[in-house]
Amino acid sequence: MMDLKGKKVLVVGLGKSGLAAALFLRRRGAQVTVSDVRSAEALAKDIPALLDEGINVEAGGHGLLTFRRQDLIVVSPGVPLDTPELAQAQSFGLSIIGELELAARFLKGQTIAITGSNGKTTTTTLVGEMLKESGKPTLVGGNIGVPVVSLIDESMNDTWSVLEVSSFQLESTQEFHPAVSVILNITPDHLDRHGSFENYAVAKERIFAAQTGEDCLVLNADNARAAAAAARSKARVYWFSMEYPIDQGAWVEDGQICFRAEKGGVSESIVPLSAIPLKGGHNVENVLAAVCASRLAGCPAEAVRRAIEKFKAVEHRLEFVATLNGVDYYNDSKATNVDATSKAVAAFPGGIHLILGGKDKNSDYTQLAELLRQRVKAVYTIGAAAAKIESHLRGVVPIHSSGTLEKAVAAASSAAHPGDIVLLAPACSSFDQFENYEHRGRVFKELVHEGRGWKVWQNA
Ligand code: UMA
Repeated sequence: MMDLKGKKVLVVGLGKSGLAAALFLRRRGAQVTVSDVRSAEALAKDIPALLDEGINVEAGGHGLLTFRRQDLIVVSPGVPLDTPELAQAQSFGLSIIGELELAARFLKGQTIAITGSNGKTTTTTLVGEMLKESGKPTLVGGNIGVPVVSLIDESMNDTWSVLEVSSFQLESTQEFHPAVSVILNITPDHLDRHGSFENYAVAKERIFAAQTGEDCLVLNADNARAAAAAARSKARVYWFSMEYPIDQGAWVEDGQICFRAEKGGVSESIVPLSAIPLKGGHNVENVLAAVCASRLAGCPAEAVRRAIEKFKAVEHRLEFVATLNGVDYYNDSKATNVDATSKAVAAFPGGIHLILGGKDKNSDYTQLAELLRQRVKAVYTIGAAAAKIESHLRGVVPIHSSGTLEKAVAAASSAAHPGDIVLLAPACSSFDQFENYEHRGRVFKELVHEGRGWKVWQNA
């Protein structure tokens, strides 16, 4: 464990991660400075607590000098490592780690880490429930919205920490060492930050970089790029598949989720598919992965089954909102990339009014064309990516340029007929019009509940 007493530590970025990291470092005796590009005014709500603790705050930009006089730099996940000040600090030989790596050095007990382009939050939450149902001391955090640093004080030697980890967090890991790692899938996302799909995939593979033959790696046999990781891992590899039986891992057979702990071992029937209370084939994949991870962590099959049966959809993940005038409204604000949107659309047979748009991540929306042609009645675009989406999908389905979520909900509601679906699954991040995807999802739900849109249809 590293000694922080008297060390000069700079925390870069004052969001959730930076705030938690700065306070943790201070409690451990470090001399802490936080630097953020936002103005002091924008950071006003957090500054008093930091000053009270004796933490310096640099607002309104990163100063090159601030980045020099440090023993350690801790970076928030949203700050790219090629930010000029960080690149310069690196060239001076300063030690730079992310919030996840900092936390990993202090967290007690064992870790199950879950990454993937989609399904991370649902799988992380479900694995957490399976461990709790098994009576194991459990903490859940990470990209799900709870900085890992904030779990340290609660962690004990027998704790299992279930962590959702993103490519942003993994990029700056060194010693992060999960007992069980899971890669759910790797499909294009965050190309604006990582530059290429391969760089993004390589960042995700850091999840098992420190694992040994004592550890387990769970991979999706049906996703080519995730499966390719097996060749580079030292851990024991377990697989899951929707398509065929697996020697060592989890699969679907005769309408049941099955698991086998080792090649040639007994096959266990865990739960029938009909008992999974979540929509969409992608959620079956999430359940398969969660079954593997929890069984490898020693959860009894019976507790795993109970946790699945009791599980509720996580907010903003294909969350059912309401039925109004025979139209079902679903909030999948967490569908922040093209693949997630495909999965959301594929969860319904047809009659979909799809709200797309937000901040583009250098994505290719033409990938959606075939599925949209089959299942979507109309697309309603919002936000900064609207023009690009429209040019990629022109001629595929009718497109309405709505601009805002409010107008999109109104237009979709007036066009929808009983039996149709209005689906927010935007394929983009939210930061152009909202604070984050949760905010976007909440606004969508409020608009639906207020019934602003459907009045127009009702009176027609
Ligand atoms: N900032 C700088 N300099 C920069 C860039 C940003 O100072 O060059 C500042 C911003 O002004 C802001 C702060 O950094 O004040 C934001 O830091 P952050 O983006 O790391 O946000 P946090 O609030 O710390 O949230 C992060 C994760 N955010 C990102 O990875 C972008 C959250 O994941 C995560 O829940 C949280 O830590 C706790 O672990 C969100 C996310 O969008 C949900 N994740 C991506 C995804 O799921 O696709 C990876």
